[in-house]
Amino acid sequence: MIDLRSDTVTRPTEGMRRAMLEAPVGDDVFGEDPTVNRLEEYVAGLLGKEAALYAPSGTMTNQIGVHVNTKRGDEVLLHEGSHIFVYEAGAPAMLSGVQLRTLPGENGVLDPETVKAAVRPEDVHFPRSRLLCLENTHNTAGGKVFPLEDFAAAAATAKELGLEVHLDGARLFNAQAATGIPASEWCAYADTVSVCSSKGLGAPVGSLLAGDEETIGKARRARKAFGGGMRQAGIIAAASLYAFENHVDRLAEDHARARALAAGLREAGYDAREPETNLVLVAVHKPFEFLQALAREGVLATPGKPGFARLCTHLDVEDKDIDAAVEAAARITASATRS
Ligand code: TLP
Repeated sequence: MIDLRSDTVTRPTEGMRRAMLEAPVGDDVFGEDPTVNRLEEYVAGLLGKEAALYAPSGTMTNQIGVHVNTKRGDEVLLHEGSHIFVYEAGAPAMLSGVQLRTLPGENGVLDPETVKAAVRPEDVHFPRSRLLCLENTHNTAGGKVFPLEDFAAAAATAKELGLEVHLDGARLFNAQAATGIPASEWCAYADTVSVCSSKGLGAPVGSLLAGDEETIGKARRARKAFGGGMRQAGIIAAASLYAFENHVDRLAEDHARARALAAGLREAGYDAREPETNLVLVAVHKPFEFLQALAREGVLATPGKPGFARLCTHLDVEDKDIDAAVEAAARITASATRS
């Protein structure tokens, strides 16, 4: 099987497993795990923030981000296709008692006018607009980069109107690899940032929330409350540290393979959108049937936004897998033409 469902499906490499085996560990709830502490410092440095907090998943770091930036009854502004809205099981309402207000925007980008128009005036009838969440790269938009200037403009509008800004940067290093712009440049416009080591970077688990010391202090308490305080977590944090140190630069290979995949699919007659990073969206009339047919041909993929299938390249995908995936998709069009 060629597994293009997500960049979360990768297995730890030999080097990563060795780093895990050799990691010094301690009780991280007491702040005594040297590997977790090193990872948190390293990632804070990469993102240009004062501090960072290690947690099991990107969903958890996003939700801690929502929690520390809001109070119950507040309103959070975010793109209608954002991961926090679409794929996090209603957690903002469940865990933080906030209301989400979704906004439209091409390619996951929210423009300043849209943000401004959505911020509520001070009035007892209205919820308080408290937080703007932005996502880079944008998952449902097909791994699109949020252009730095647009990002700065949306964030500046939010700050002028008294909102905090959270960046869901689960695939922020894909944006860095695609543009050559350091991840920290986007982070400079956000109060809190979540990044994942378990997506394109190939760690089996792990995400970090970065921000200023005070906010990350609050985040540490929220992580405990959400059940994310782990003990000898260095054993897994070592994999994340290895991923950040060794697998960032190679993301460009995933992007090149995604471009080759899209080109091959187009040649086979599909409407495959040109990827900027590692996610390829293919417009199909019946995504579910298409995905089933593809699986029968030995290729796994997932639904993307409505009307699209999503194929994702990652650390465990080689050039030959791209060729095989294109051939598999071509067999489906061929047999569809025959029937
Ligand atoms: N995304 C997963 C699925 O949940 C859809 C995927 O396969 O793409 N932010 C963004 C932008 C994400 O894409 C994801 C994972 C997360 C947050 C959540 O990360 P985890 O899975 O670690 O909770």
